[in-house]
Amino acid sequence: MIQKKFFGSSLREQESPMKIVELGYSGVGKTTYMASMYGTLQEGFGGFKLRTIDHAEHTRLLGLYASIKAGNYPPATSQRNEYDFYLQHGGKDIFQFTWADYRGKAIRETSDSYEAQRLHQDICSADGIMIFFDCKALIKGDAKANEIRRVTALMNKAFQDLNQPISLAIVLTKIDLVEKENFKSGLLEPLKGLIEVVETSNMVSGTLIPVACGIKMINTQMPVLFALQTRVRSTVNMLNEEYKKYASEAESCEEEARKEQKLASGLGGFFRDLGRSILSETTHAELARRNWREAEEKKEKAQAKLAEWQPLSQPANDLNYYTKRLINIRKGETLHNYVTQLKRFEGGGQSFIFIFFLIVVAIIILIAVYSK
Ligand SMILES: Nc1nc2c(ncn2[C@@H]2O[C@H](COP(=O)(O)OP(=O)(O)O)[C@@H](O)[C@H]2O)c(=O)[nH]1
Ligand SMILES: [Mg+2]
Repeated sequence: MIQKKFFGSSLREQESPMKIVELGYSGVGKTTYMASMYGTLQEGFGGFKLRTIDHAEHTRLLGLYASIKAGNYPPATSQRNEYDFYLQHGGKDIFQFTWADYRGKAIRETSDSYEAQRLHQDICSADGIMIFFDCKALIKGDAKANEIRRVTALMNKAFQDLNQPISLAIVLTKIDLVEKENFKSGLLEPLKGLIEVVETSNMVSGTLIPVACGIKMINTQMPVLFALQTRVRSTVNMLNEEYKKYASEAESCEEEARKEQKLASGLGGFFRDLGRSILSETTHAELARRNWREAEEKKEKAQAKLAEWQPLSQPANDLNYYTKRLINIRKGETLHNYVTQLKRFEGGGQSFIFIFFLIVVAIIILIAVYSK
């Protein structure tokens, strides 16, 4: 269904609102994340902000955010919820999107249940997916707490039915509860299957993002921005292509019009068109007029595409800038490498510097001892 809504001059006419699906087993931190990212994004990040369409929702989320900031977590939710947001950039609404928050148990439903089918459809038609895993459970080797096998199977199935590129953020929650020293090579072993599914699909661009919500918020802006970026980028590219198509068609029409105008001009043209009129053929003068008119129409269409493209171009570049720095899932990368990046990503670099410092001190002591 085509929704034709204009929101001021900056929000483009969207064929359908973008859809983000949030998934993860009960208790991994989805609701906490949702309120935390909403709260942190009120302050803005790289020009981006978020706003709910429903004002009551805004108040509710900010209330939750305030209590999370004070160290009080929200009670568990039990149903699929949908929220409508605007992504804003530079103070203007640029994109509308819907956020589907599944109750954790949906992952465990048998595949013929209504909710399981709804989930499959939601994943297949999503523009961005966020999958949440409790990092503490991951470290403890508790795969059941995250329902990793079920999530991997769901994704594997859904990715075979994809017909548009999507972003997938693998969000590792509660990193505040984990000592950096516990980021061992085996950490991501349970996620190997899921990471491989992402690596092999050329429709999916994936990333790993460690997140903490609480008194200290870490990386709460990134999963949502990553989830939105593929659709924003593909829309920008599509608008650019459409602009170029109309602009080049306008040029061809103008060229055709000039050719016809030449054939219609002068005494030769007068007789040529007279001949055509007698034979009931369209005259060169008329063909020139038609082509000029068509050129004008194409130019207007090109301008309209340009006007839609303009407010999105900078946000798309900015999204690209921020998401490029994330731990992107790439073919050929080892799990060990991802873990090393994870350590560095959330400030683990300091412990790396500390180890390096210790090695240097040890070498100096050894040299001093041996040179005696
Ligand atoms: N320390 C810490 N605890 C968290 C964090 N996020 C969630 N939690 C805890 O996990 C519980 C479940 O979170 P919730 O958001 O309800 O999970 P959901 O079922 O996936 O929506 C919360 O009540 C908190 O106790 C976090 O970032 N840090
Ligand atoms: Mg919840």
